[in-house]
Amino acid sequence: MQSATQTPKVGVIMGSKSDWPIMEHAVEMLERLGVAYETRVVSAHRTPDLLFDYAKSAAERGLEVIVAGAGGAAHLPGMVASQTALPVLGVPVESKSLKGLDSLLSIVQMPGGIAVGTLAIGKAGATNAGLLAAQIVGLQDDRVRAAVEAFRAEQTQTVLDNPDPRPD
Ligand code: RP5
Repeated sequence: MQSATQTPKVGVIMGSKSDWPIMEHAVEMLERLGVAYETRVVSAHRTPDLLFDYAKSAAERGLEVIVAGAGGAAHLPGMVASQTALPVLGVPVESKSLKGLDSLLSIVQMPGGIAVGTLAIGKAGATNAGLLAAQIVGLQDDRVRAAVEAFRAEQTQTVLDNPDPRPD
């Protein structure tokens, strides 16, 4: 699945369809900021050959960043990072039994020499993965950088315009 007709610059992958309710927040942010993306299920454990193919071909297909979300024994981001020099952003998806602490530790505790940029557990992490991916793309793409700056300015203005913390 991919956005519009542009060549995707960000790949948003996840270990299972069950990760979508969290990972859709990364996709929402990319859409909001006008970043071309693709998204699909790639499982480190259930489809290891696909994982290797996806990661090895990512750069030559034009991807600039990979966002990888997984829960539990969340090996997807680290294994993808082992097969590409593209930046990989890992999103720990909240698990039922351990509330995502297992996912977080699985993703963040990489051995020195293979980097994964690990975000927060759950929705905030997915949102920020989309935002950070756009910021990376924006280093070379003025339109995306302007969209990130506009988003940040609007967010600041919304807080300043609503100083009263009590419900409306
Ligand atoms: C991980 O196992 C996935 O990323 C998902 O978070 C978790 C559970 O997957 P399902 O059993 O729901 O497919 O690989």
